[in-house]
Amino acid sequence: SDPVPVSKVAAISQYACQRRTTLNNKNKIFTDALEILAENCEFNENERSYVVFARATSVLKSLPYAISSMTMLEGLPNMEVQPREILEDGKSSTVESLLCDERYKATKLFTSIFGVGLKTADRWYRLGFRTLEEVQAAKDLKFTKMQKAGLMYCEDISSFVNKAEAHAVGQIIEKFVHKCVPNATVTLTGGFRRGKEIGHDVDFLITCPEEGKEEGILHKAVSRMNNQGLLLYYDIIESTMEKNKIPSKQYDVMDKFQKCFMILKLNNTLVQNKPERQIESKDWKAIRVDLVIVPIQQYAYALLGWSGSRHFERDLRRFSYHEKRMNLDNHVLYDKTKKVFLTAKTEEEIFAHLGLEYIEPWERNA
Ligand code: DCP
Ligand code: MG
Repeated sequence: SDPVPVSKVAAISQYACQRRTTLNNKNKIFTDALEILAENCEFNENERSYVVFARATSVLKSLPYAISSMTMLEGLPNMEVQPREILEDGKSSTVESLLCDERYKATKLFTSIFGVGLKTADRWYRLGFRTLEEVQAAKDLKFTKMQKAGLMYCEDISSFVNKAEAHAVGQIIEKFVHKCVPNATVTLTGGFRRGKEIGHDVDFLITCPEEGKEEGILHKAVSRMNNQGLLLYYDIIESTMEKNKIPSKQYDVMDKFQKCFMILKLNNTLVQNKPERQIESKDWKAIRVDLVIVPIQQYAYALLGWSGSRHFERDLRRFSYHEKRMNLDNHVLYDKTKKVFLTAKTEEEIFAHLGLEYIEPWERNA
């Protein structure tokens, strides 16, 4: 078929929140390579270059056609880095050498462990460790409780969660939440809400129709789950919310909701259509789960913030700030011109406040 005329591609926005990006990525060969380059910038804490690669990746993911020549890139926004090499040779030598690079490989491996961030990964690398076996066998390494759990269950956790498992986890969480407050709601967010088939964890928002009723749910539900032997690890983070707090202009901020990071022990018999393996060494799988407790007035903002993708969220905040003089976070939207907080019951209302066309969750895979 004919390439898309330049006049059409010129209309593509520089902001991911003004593009519809489904999981049907026509430019995977380029975006896979660019994502590795972006990741390496993150590993080197080179934020500026990370953003350049992440933006180019995101634009290519949104295209309804495959790029097959350099001229097709003309008029596209955010293409400071161009996949020229891949177009010419079918691969990028920079990416190939990164994939063999000792430091890249070790950082990727170590940061894949629950509880291990860049600082720890870098320390382990500088101590000469290259594999998890070496780290686990090390005599005088100190691990946090989170890292111990992360290492203990790393095989299960790194094997990814599928939809059936996410669904089974949702039913368990719902059961325990409903024992505390019968009309509380448990909503699946994160990658699964965007339609992804697999994820590194399962993310849930919990709220109640009556304001204030959500307080107390988390401690009760988590302690009951723990008493029943369902939790391999958990850490409850208390809320640090403040009334009428204007969001900072930073793009990648942690929110202030009460939450629980856990590793759940999911019994195989609870998973629908689980293929029976010949030799199953154990009848359960360790699954990473995040629970977030949200007061109802902030629910739409929390849902929008936790549905991702990370890049979509980043550009929503960037668009709000630079195009609308508004500050957005997972709690509120603040209009700096009118000096007011804008309330919203639904995600649609937030997009409307921002003057944006509504983008469905499955179109936010930016
Ligand atoms: N998020 C957020 N604030 C945090 C953590 C995450 O706003 N403190 C957002 C951005 C993510 C979404 O929530 O898109 C879920 O985070 P995940 O890291 O679980 O990412 P995904 O669910 O999108 O992907 P994965 O399949 O890797 O779990
Ligand atoms: Mg997730």
